Amino acid sequence: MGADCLIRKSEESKGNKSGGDGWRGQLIIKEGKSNKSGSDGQRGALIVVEGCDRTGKSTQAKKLVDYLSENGRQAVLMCFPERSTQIGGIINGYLSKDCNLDDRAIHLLFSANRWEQLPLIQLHLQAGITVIIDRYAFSGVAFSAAKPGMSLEWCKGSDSGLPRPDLVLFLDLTPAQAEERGDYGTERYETRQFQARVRENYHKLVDDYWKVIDANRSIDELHEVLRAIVIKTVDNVEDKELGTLW
Ligand code: Z5A
Ligand code: MG
Repeated sequence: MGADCLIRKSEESKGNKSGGDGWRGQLIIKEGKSNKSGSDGQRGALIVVEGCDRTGKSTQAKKLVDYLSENGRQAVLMCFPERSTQIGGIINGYLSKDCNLDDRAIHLLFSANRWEQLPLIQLHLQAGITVIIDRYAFSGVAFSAAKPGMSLEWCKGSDSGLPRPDLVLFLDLTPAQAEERGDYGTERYETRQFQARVRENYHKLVDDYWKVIDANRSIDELHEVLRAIVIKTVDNVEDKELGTLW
């Protein structure tokens, strides 16, 4: 089974592109062979993949879930923005430039999109399932604070109290290196100047639970580096309590 489609929406939310309650659906969790995490009451690890546009986050997040599952650890993939909820639908419209919103309003919606998924994150972690998340609050702060008049401190406020990940894998590329992977897309924020400011912000957010990774290598080479770090984190969570941001 691939790493995608881990969360199937409930019947009533099917066919409603931006509607539904988002997480009130049937969960499909990738079973590890021997379920090394979870069988002994140990919580799952919370691991976030972050970085600027085209750094390979989605590619690597999926590969990590597959790797963990193939090696006996239960794992699920989540991503932000989670575009399937009502809030996610508004975010999707904003990113695709179908609608404009005040910078503060869209920032708070990105944040609300995380809060609405918190019960699902907690459910997985308590069940001993590792949660790999493709973008999280750090994207929220790094992107919003790249806009004029938006301070890093103000942007942090609305995510304060969310679980602090055990590990943040920050995939780092210069904007020029990212551009070598093809043109930036047509969504909002996909310009070289904006991405350069976002990258500066990420570097201001680096903390002791982050690993800054040079992402300028092949998909497989990068995966090898990441999986060695991730397996250590998953196997060392033990009874460590999860902290909160910030
Ligand atoms: N945003 C925000 O403002 N506030 C928030 O709170 C949150 C997000 C959560 C949409 O995010 C936008 O929302 C985003 C931030 C903002 N705006 N920007 N920029 P998104 O996550 O949906 O964005 P995306 O469209 O998925 O792009 P991405 O995530 O930036 O790309 P990626 O996941 O890092 O890369 P990828 O999809 O894995 O790979 C991109 C391409 O590169 C693809 O063709 C791959 O085959 C190729 N690739 C991948 N890895 C490699 C390596 N190692 N070498 C060569 N080529 C590679
Ligand atoms: Mg992506």
